[in-house]
Amino acid sequence: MKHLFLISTLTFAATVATAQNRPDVNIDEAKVPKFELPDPLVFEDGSAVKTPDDWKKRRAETLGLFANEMYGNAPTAAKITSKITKTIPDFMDGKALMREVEVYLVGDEAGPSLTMLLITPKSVEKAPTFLTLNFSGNHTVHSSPEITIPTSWMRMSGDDKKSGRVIKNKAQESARGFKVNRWPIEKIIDSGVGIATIYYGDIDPDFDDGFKNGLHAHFGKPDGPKAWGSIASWAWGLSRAMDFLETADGVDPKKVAVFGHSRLGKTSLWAGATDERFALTISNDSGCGGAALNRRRFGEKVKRINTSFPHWFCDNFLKYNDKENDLPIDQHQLISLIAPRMVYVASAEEDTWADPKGEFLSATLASPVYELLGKPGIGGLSEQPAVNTPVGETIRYHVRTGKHDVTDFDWEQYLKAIKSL
Ligand code: GTR
Repeated sequence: MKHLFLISTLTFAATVATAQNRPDVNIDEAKVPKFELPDPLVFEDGSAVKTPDDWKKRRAETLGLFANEMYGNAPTAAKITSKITKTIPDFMDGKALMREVEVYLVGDEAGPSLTMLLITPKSVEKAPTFLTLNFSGNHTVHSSPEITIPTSWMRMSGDDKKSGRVIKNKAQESARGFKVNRWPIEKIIDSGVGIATIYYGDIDPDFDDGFKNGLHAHFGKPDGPKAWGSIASWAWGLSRAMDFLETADGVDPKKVAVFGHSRLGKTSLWAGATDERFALTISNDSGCGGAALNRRRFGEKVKRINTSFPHWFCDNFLKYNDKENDLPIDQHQLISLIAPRMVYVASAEEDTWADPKGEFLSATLASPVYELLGKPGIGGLSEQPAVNTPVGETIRYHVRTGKHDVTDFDWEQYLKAIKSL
């Protein structure tokens, strides 16, 4: 009998071998443990947050808890310098202006820098603009041969290796345009909206290198368990990119939306929480360490993420492996840090690893903070909406059909959100 059971388990694993179907990962709603969440509107000393002024103090307290216990503390920013290294005035049949900008992150050309691809519509004098990080290089988001291929260390999946898109962790010409399905740039430009994108590895390479590369190397290895992890460094890089956008021709700096998918969705949330210049924060399928509630222990859990990606968070976060209830915060409070600015949390129905329901709950449970600040939040919604039915006002949410990905449906909603700013 035992033997038979083993065989059937193996057969099952072979046919639907996705991470979320591993036996140690719960994707059964009935098995979600009972838990109590910290109240965003109660100070650590137990007193109530009653006014917008109280919230300012509670916001600082909450931000400190996330920095010390989860993402880590970033160093104070120096003044950036920048150089426009390429300009194409008639990009996309003349509809757009394309620029490549080198942003020197600590104001020193010999120091760390990122390369921003900035495409703005010519139909608008100052366009609302998406600021985004990409996984595979700026040259993958559009097929133009003008886009410079990054030289920084590049993550390499088995597929990248096989196809030759990345060789020895260096990006290759053959990857040009291969991610266009996730980046509807033509539609964005036709809507009078701009887009800036940066290869995230320009800021810090995505591996556990003991602070030897990227920004971390520049600042040196800080002591202690509260030092920034990679998510905090990517978010810090987004803020430096924003320093540039504040001065860029063709961009409305009051209408910049920070967008990211998956680990970069975790990053956009932390960027939106730490930098109040972002008018809209978009989390696409960010899951654990992003919008999903830790205490639900559904899909990817704290221990799993700390084991697979030890460099993403600060060392203090390790304390909460299998001890989510000990966390002084949960992810609805991350969303609340964005208040009263607009936030969009998006999930995908089949993305159980990222816990769509946990993402929704975070969005809705942040609503009282928005209401305290005079904004409508998610509009009193407590039940997760039906698929493909966007809801909310200043907090917006949808769960679309399909998998962990970025689709045209997602972008249609983000365009509506940015246009409503
Ligand atoms: C997964 C990770 C997720 C998500 C994703 C991604 O392996 O478990 O938290 O971040 O990677 O960013 O692609």
